[in-house]
Amino acid sequence: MELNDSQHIRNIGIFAHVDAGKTTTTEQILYYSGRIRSLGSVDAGTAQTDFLEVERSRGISVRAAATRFSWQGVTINLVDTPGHVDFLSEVERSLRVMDGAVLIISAVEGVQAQTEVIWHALRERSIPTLIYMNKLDRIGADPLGTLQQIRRLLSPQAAPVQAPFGAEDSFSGAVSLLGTDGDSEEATAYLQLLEETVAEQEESLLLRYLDCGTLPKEELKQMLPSLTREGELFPVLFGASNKGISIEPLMQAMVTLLPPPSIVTDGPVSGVVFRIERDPAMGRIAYVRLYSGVIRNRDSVHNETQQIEEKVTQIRKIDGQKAEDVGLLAAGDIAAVCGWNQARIGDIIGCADYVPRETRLAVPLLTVQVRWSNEAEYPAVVAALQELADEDPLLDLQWLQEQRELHLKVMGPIQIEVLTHVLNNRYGLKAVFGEPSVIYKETPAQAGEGFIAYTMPKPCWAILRFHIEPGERGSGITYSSIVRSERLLDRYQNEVARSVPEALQQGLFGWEVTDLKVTLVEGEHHVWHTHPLDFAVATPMGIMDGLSRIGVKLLEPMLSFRLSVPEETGGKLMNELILMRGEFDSPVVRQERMEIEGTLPVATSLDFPARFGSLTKGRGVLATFFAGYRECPPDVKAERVRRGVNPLDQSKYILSVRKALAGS
Ligand SMILES: Nc1nc2c(ncn2[C@@H]2O[C@H](COP(=O)(O)OP(=O)(O)OP(=O)(O)O)[C@@H](O)[C@H]2O)c(=O)[nH]1
Ligand SMILES: [Mg+2]
Repeated sequence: MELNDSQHIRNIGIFAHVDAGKTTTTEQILYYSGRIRSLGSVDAGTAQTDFLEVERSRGISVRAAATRFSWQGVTINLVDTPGHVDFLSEVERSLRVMDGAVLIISAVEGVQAQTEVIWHALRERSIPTLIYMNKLDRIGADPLGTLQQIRRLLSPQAAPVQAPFGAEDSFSGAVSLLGTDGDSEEATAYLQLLEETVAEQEESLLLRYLDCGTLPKEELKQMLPSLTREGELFPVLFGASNKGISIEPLMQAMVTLLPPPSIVTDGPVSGVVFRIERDPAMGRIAYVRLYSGVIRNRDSVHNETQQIEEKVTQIRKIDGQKAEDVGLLAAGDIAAVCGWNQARIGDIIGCADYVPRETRLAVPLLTVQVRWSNEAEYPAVVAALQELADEDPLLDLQWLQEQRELHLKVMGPIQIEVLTHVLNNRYGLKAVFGEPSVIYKETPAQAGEGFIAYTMPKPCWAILRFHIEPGERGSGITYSSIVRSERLLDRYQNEVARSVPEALQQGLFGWEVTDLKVTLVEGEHHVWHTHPLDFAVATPMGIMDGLSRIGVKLLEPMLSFRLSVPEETGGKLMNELILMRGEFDSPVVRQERMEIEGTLPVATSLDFPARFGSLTKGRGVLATFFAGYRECPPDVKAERVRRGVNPLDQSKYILSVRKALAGS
């Protein structure tokens, strides 16, 4: 392959709810393409892309794993993502750098909670998507029913390009609707769905379809790639990955229907680091997707985010656990770069212009304290967690040195279990995690002002007055200044603007302060006495002064839920929901099942999924989604230990900040 020929590259992510068969499908694809010689399996703990010890023993994926293979002259970078909601941050990082997606849906379970989350994320980012319906061989597989559900819950533009033959034990494969087998009787219903969906894209086509009752196959075939790439059609395929059925047509569809990367020719280097790994020999390895330009071994490359230059020592093809130095990474492609020891996830390499924006998907709602079992291991635990936080920045490691405490943010209990496992397995450390607690936030209780005159002990001079008022829920921090630059020079104003969000990281109770408007209404520097950093020192004192005068309210994270249970357990369940401070609409009874939708605080429902299972004897279906933050009832109290000295204790705070500045 020509290295610079981006037409012959595909960057594709495989996404799905947990257990739909992503890793099994990936394994089969690697086998079919000839990339691996023997077929591994998730159940035996031998799948290529589930290579972490914990993945093999538990049979679930916890990391996004990248592999690469060739098929019909096209090189495909394939990322197998984890499906469990606790590892959503892995999915989020993969989404950013993919040009196409395969969404797997089980023909038995149908559209599940995580399917919908990923679907919305894919549509928001306009990533062309193939839908692969898997597990047609299993008891309960219902291809047509599941297809209708997909069209109802995900998109009416999801249309089959294959028709399955049989289902469950009798499932024998699927045929292309565009070939001659597509005319068989079994295929009629599927072909009709495809024709209708395509015809609806264009008026002249629709008229012709209504006239003739069919569309020429050649024309359909020609239209499919562009419709798919434009996001106007979501082709659906049918298979059973564990039996190797439909793997080849799926690969064919990946190559012909999903788009090659769009690249900038002769542009400057522009890329993003989307993953960090550690290699025992090479140290830190940064996975980079390049949108423009070329990087080579020994190049010194500009890291725009950190404003540093770092030298490339080796460029490796991404290939599971194998390493091969290819010496060059060209626009459109993905590779693992060695030698960037400072690189962090999300860093922009070269210029930012061609890199897609980052959008949030995973929001950790829990914080948990890590304890070490043996005092001598304390430094090793700190170092291990720092390394893990580099690999997953959402862990947001808080190391309170004075209190000798370590806190992490996590998505849920399975992630805690996996972290315990990784600390033990990879670092030989026996760390224990405390009970997880919810991450609260704070917001101003009313409008008011904060003031600081930082003029002592000399030399220093910074005077600031902030107006603070509550903002709408979900609005975050809005900052502006009405102080003219004659009163306060622009460079000092910039310093204040930069320091405000930092100061709001910890409010009166130690939680992040959000949903507020801060306006700088008065500011003054001194021509002789002001040191450039005085305003960075003064801002947190001014902000905290304001918060302590006007008071704050606690906000708590909420989940929206949708559940369906056998009617006879409905009453007991509603009682449970009320005890958890749940709110819901009147239940709907349909075919002896009760369906309830509403909201629940995260804090009261941590063990609800487990209890739900036993309450409904495994016959209930529960889906929950993060639904933002809401004001807590007044009796809820929650405080978090503060990092560093509280700016309300002004003299102690000034001393500590000055000491830190002098030391840095
Ligand atoms: N009957 C049947 N079982 C399948 C099929 N595909 C996968 N499985 C089984 O389903 C289970 C889950 O498969 P995985 O490939 O690990 O699913 P996954 O989507 O990668 O799961 P996570 O990565 O943990 O989200 C395994 O026990 C597979 O053997 C299929 O087509 N038919
Ligand atoms: Mg998997």
